[in-house]
This record gives sequence, C-alpha cells and structure tokens, in this order.
Amino acid sequence: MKIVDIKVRNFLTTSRQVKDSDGHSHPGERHKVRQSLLSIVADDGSEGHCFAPPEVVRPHLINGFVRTVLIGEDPLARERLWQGLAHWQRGSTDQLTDRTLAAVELALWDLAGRRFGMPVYQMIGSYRDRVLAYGSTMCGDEMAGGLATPEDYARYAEWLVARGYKAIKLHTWMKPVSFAPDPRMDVKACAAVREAVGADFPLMLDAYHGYSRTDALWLGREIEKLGYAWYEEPMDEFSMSSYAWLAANLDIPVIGPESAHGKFHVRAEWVKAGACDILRTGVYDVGGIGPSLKIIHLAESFGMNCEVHGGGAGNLTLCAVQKNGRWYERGLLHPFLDYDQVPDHLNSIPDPMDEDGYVHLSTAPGLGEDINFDYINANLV
Ligand code: LLH
Ligand code: MG
Repeated sequence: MKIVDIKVRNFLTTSRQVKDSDGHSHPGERHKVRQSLLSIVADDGSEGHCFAPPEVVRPHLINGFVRTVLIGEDPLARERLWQGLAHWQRGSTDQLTDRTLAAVELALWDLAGRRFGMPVYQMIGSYRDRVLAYGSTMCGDEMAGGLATPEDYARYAEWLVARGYKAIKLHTWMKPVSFAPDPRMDVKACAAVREAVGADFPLMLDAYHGYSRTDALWLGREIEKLGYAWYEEPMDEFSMSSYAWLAANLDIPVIGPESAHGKFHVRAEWVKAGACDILRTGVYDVGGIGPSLKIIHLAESFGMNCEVHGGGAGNLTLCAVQKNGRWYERGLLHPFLDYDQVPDHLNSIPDPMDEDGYVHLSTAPGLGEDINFDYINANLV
C-alpha cells in the first residue's frame, strides 16, 4: 500500500461556541464556523480522516511538510511517518506543530482501522470498551444563570449528577472575566459544588493557569480540605520547578503537564523531577496516539496513573487502551449548551454517555467518527 493523495476539505458547520480574548470557549449565538477534514488516500482506495481547525492543516503545512513526508510511503508505517514529520518541526521554524502531527497521525490510524475493518482501540489492544466520564465544565463567565457564581456551579453540578456523571471537574474563572483570577472565588465555587454533591463524589479543579506559587499553594491546601481528587494546571507549566515545589508541599495529587510543549520527553522530565503525581497526555497536545501511548506506558512503568486531556474519538481511544487511567474528559460543558446534540457534520457524536456515566466506544472500523460526508461535500468553502 502507498499513500497517493492528501486532501483537505474546508467546510462550514454550525457552532454555538465563541472564544474569549484568552482563547477560552463560552456559549454564544448559533453561527457558522470553518472546519476542515484531512483525508489521507492510499493506492488501494483506502482512506483515513481526521477533523482539524483550518489553520492546523493550512496549505503551507500540507504542501511543505505533510506531502513531502507521506506521499509514496506505506500508510501503515505510522511510527516512521510520525518520526519523519517530528524531524521537520525544528526546521519549520515552529510552524509545524504537534497539532498538525496529531491530525496526520490520527488520519493514518483511521485509515488502518477502516482498511482492516476494525476499531482502532481494538487494533492497539483494548483494556475496556466503555469508560467513566467526568463532566468538565467550561471556564467561568459573567452570564446570568451561566457559570457566573458559586451557586451557578452548584446548581449545574446537581444537574450533571442527575444526567449520570460520576465525577465533575470545574474550570473556574480566568481572564478576561472582570473579577478573575481570584483564588478565594475558586474556593467558594469548589465548596459550593462539594456541598451540592456530597462528601464522597469525585471532584477535580482546573483553575486559572497563571497563579503565583503562593496563590497556587493556598488554593491547593483549601481544596485538599474539601476532599478534591486532583489539582490541575494552577500555574504556568513552563516552570517545571514550580510544579515540583507545589507537589512536594501538597497531599492532593497534582496532575500535569497538559499544555507544556515537549511531548514524551518533557513528561519523562516531570516524572523524574516529581513535578506531578498523575501524568497527563492528550492526542492534540503531544502529536497523536503513538506518542500518547509512550506517555501512558511511561507513567505505568513508574506506578503512576495518566489521565487523558480532552475529548473526541482519538482521546477516547486512549482511554480504552489503558489500565492506569480512570476517566474520559467529557466537555467542555455549560448549562446553556446541549453537549449531546449532534453537529451538522456528524451523523452521531463519538462519545455517547449512558445514564450510569459510561461513554461507549464505537464498534465501527477506524477511529469512531461517524462523519456526514454528504453534509461536508454540500457545504465546502
Ligand atoms: O483554559 C481552558 O479553556 C481550559 O482549561 C481548556 O484548555 C481545557 O481543554 C482543559 O484544560 N481541560 O482539561
Ligand atoms: Mg486542563
């Protein structure tokens, strides 16, 4: 088998999410947004697909790097092709990011799964075919009845429990919210949610990502008292020493890194430095499923759990092939949005959750995205 074409379809789909000036998602009016579908085509007609933001698969990257490395090569040689792309990153003057590597690698997995008629999580070797989800809220806002007050978080937590979620992670208030960041407000929200869901319900906090060491330590000690299960990204992750210091000073497990660059190399350094108690990976953070498996296995080798960052078919696949992780991150969720609503460009969502809080893996060949090709082809731009 040889790769003969790389296609990018740009299309319009409907969204009800808007980004604030710091890049956090919030509910908004229904509007059209551009989305892309990357497709890798082999000479036997096999195809693999992955959705990506248009800028991640823009022509400069596809023509300059992805085509150069992939065309004429065996699509099953995922490790070699990934290493070939990763090698180009430095010389690309930082244009070729881990996000692009991830889109390509996920499309290669999808191609292999479709070609051999098997879900990717079974090709890797499954550990389970359903995984418990935690409800991951959007960051706080200033919308009446949204996520504007500790009481809003508590009310929404009750709704999430009724929906079936067996754990909840709060993203609290971040800039540009007018009163953020404020660790005292974070504690009020965490306390209100604890009060709403009871003493034994698993709760996690993903607070403002730029607190000082002193604020991060104070906040960590407060949520430790509230019995929270983990403490995520309260400081800039580029300072690994700050996380080693924080983890040494807290009993609550510190989880990370999520946004620090450097793939498995940097995560190995975090383990060695004692900068986290639970490791973290996500397909879009480290360049795909392959590098994420290295990180999951690295954590397992040191007796650590590795929790997967973010949702979608690729991240759900990771959750299905690991023993050392407990949750799937389902979200981001908000009282004004219906997460279960199927987007225009899909026939069904990749992460349906039952009333007991389990997300079930798709049995369809490939990654498990149920793509509405007719819609996409009718809405090209
Ligand atoms: O800052 C945000 O918008 C969220 O923290 C976001 O990055 C989310 O993906 C996250 O951190 N999940 O764990
Ligand atoms: Mg996070």
